[in-house]
Amino acid sequence: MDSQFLVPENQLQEMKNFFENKDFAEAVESVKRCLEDIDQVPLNVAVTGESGSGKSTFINVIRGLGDEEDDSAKTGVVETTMVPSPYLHPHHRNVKYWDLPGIGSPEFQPMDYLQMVKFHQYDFFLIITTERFRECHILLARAIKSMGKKFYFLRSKIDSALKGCRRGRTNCCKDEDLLKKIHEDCVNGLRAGGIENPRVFLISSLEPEKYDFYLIQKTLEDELPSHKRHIFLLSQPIFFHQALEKKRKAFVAQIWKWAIMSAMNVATSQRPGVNSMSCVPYLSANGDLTLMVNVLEEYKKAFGLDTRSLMILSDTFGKDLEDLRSVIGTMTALEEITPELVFNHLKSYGLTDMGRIVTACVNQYVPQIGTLASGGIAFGTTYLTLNSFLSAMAEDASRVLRMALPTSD
Ligand SMILES: Nc1nc2c(ncn2[C@@H]2O[C@H](COP(=O)(O)OP(=O)(O)OP(=O)(O)O)[C@@H](O)[C@H]2O)c(=O)[nH]1
Ligand SMILES: [Mg+2]
Repeated sequence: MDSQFLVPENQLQEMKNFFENKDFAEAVESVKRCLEDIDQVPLNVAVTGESGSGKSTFINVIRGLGDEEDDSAKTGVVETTMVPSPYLHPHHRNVKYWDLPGIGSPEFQPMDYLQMVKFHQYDFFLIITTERFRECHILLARAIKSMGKKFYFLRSKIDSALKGCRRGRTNCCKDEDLLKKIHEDCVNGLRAGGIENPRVFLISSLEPEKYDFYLIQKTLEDELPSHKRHIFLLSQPIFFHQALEKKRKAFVAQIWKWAIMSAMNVATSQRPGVNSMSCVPYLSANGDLTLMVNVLEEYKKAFGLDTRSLMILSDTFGKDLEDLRSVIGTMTALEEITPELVFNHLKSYGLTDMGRIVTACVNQYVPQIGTLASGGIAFGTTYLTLNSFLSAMAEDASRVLRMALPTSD
């Protein structure tokens, strides 16, 4: 069997640890809680800086949205907000980016500001500027530190800064040198203001695939506590190949848990073993098709293969929507993933038969699975179905991204 269809050793061990010395029902309940908890982890990111620095544009891009959508933050408008405004991630409602009131007025008082914006509710602060970092940024960063919170500096609109530097030069420096210089200037300015080891990222929200946009994501992901890392990773925009691969791995690690839930649903249903699509539309002896459809929909959105994400990708990079669609495999190109599609897939690929082999192998570690109704076959079939769709979607997403960003690696 193709190695992608085998349950890796580390997952088998993890399953074993979950079930060993535990009542089966209790173990299944804890698997279920694990899955539920993932999407309930709150993540609150404060985005602050002077008016016009690009806070709202950044908040839209990092949520994978354009500027013109219903739930987009308004950009390019005269500042009006005096209270923090939360912007929810479209697929992970517990991930919130907070657009904070502008800083930088002459009477700016960082401590009062932090109290006013309820500083304690944020996991970290992003302080944005378009120019050098000024005293207000430094005072704010020091106040944030004194409250025991983390902060990162973002130097935004770096695309304009580069254009400005190039303009009028006959001996044009290389972009790398200019970027290095801007970075150094920012760091030195912050150090001179008393910030030790300032973390500065150069970004453009108009060209998110370039500069430090991915680096800031990666840094935050690495530095978040482990229980928040997963949700942050899944909520990252789709502009980066590296993020696609990490998302795939994060999803792979969850598949055995979904397979257990699916097998349990089949085992405890009133009509176990029914596999006629007309009789029980969403539950077959091979697994809970509704559950599989829901998980696959989540994959599709996380990889940016849904229509909305493709349209945003097309707008952002000026690529024809149909061209982007043309590289997507037929399975995921469909508007809607249905139980019928999943059922036909597992039939035509013979996944039920392979599911038996997978279940037999898993039974050596967690024998209780084999005792479920339908011989636990639903476990193996669900495991393989999710795995094969996930691989296909990850490849589709990578092809789409390559088509959208021809120069990316
Ligand atoms: N060139 C360039 N322009 C940008 C970038 N980010 C934002 N802008 C533009 O800068 C202007 C202000 O951006 P906003 O995102 O509205 O700034 P803001 O910080 O939310 O402003 P206030 O809400 O007034 O505090 C808009 O016209 C944006 O299109 C960028 O990375 N590069
Ligand atoms: Mg704004």
